Amino acid sequence: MRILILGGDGYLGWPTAMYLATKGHKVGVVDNLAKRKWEAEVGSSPLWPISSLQERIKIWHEINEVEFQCNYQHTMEMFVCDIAENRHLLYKIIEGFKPDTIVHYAEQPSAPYSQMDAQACVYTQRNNVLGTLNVLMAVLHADKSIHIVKLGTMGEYGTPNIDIEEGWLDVTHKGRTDKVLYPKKPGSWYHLSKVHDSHNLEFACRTWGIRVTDLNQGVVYGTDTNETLLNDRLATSFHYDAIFGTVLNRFITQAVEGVPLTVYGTGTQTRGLINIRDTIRCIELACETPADAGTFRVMNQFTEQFSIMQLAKRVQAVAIKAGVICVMNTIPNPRVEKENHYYNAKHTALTNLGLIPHLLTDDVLLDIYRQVEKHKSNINKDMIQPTVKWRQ
Ligand code: USQ
Repeated sequence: MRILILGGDGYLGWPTAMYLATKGHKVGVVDNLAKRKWEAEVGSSPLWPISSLQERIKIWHEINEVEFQCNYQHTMEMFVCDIAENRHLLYKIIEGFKPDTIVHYAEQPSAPYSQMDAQACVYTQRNNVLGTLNVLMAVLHADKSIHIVKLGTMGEYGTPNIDIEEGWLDVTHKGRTDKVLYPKKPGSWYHLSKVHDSHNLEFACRTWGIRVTDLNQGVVYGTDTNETLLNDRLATSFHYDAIFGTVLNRFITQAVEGVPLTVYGTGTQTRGLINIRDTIRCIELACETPADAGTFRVMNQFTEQFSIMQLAKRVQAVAIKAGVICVMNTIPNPRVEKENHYYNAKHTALTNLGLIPHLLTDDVLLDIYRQVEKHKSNINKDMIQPTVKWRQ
């Protein structure tokens, strides 16, 4: 297939690009390189240095020449484009590249960032919602058969007091029944931007007959994939700071640094989690089985659910195995979120398509721990405590 990856410079976009290229797909990578600017804005940097996108693609080609005797299928093309601001350039890229599938990661991905202030909130919604709208317009303009694989989030659902289904809910009201988009109650301006995306995508499928898969992904952890391991300079970015770091990556880094784990509130809040290796496999599965024309297909992309306290305890146990004393702190929750709640989210669609999950074993945790430990000297302790508060 010809697959265009929007947001291909990011934590997930880059490993996805390499993985799909290895699988023989022709990959195009689009990015506006803004993540690096947002990092600079909040003073965060990945735990290890990340080469520029140009450099990573160059190294990727060099390695492929040696490893795979220059199999042309492993090549990648790069396009710099702000999809939210430059619709016409996006049109041109899509017309030129002629993708069968567009994988859309190109969004501001941090809930705390979106809660920082008015500027960051408006920017997040503008960037994410307009970017997705422009992708829809570009597909309508170029070729309605292009399959859009869009990264949504489990956080769109929030923590409702009923089971979470995969995108849709059958509702019976006063004796009549209908199928509706699952009612969403997200917990940040960022998560809300993805809810708006989902509604816009569903409307476009229903109205124009285009095809979309919305992948509601849980909290991702991990750093290595087979491709990032080929060369240090192909690494993907690993964040541990309170703005861009996700909870498990943060806890592991805190354990390595020997600072108490930052459990927000009681830590009884539950989330779905997924290993980065499963993220890229899920994207592959979605690409290989396109949604039907006119269909807004939703799949919940996580493999296991844990409370935050369970995660902290797991990290603590692994740190102790590694010979380090690890304590945890329950600190006042900077977010407005339910801590004691029901949580039962369905996630069978991707396993039905063939996903075999990499579960969170102690060995997996220890691998990430060892990887982080190698870069311990880069940890900036000042970036660990949360500074953004939801309640103004
Ligand atoms: N948490 C802590 N301590 C920390 C950091 C987080 O207790 O030091 C708690 C939070 O209060 C929250 C949970 O851990 O209850 C998850 O927080 P997170 O920062 O790992 O994840 P979140 O803000 O929800 O966002 C991340 C990604 C986002 C993705 C989302 C999936 O940044 O791009 O959409 O995970 S999900 O959470 O399923 O919506």
